[in-house]
Amino acid sequence: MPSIPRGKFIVLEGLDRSGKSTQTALLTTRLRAQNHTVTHLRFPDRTTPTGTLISAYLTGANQLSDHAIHLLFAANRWEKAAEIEELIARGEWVVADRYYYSGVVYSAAKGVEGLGVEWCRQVEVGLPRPDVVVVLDAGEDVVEGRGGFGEERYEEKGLQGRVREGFRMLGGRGEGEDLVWVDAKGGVEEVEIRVWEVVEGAARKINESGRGLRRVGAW
Ligand code: FDM
Ligand code: MG
Repeated sequence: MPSIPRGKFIVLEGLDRSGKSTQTALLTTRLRAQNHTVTHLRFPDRTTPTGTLISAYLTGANQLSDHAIHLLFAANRWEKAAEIEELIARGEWVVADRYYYSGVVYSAAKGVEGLGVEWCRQVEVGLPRPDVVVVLDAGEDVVEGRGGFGEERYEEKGLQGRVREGFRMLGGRGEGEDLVWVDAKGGVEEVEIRVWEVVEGAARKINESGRGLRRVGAW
């Protein structure tokens, strides 16, 4: 009898208001309809102790140094690292709304001395590496016009533009081949189909190659 294929670890990334929450929910629903067991994660996970601090920082209720908040975001992922590996080993899927790519590019987009991409990425090395990262591509001109934009820290057009450049930069460096851009400007259904094509293709390749889950490597 063939053994059960391992699970898959899928991440959706993009600017604020690019449709990640909608699309991760749709992807999760579609996978469940195909009888996969799916854990839907969201980073930051605001429900844990580190997440409570992060949420207060984002809403402006507390102040933290740029280095400290960067490390909290990373810690908020490390809290989930073992769980992700266990789920995948058991044949289950993990779909995450943001991951360390946001961690690197948002912090680096601040332009703070000593908080460059290399420093920022170092604390992410060793985390479970996603099988594919779908980057929902809607520019800062598009997201700034969407409902709710501007409510939280970082939801500011100039920073969003630098974040978008940051994602492009990550696409051109080590493990950049994991990032796949999907046009996020159309309707929800259109975008869902594009996301699904990417995810299905990635899953098929993994099943064919038998490749295991990897970890984020150093640059
Ligand atoms: N963000 C998110 C970071 O700055 N670093 C991170 O590691 C992560 C995961 O937090 F502006 C930023 C991105 C966004 C904000 O995210 C909150 P959501 O997805 O809007 O809740
Ligand atoms: Mg947001």
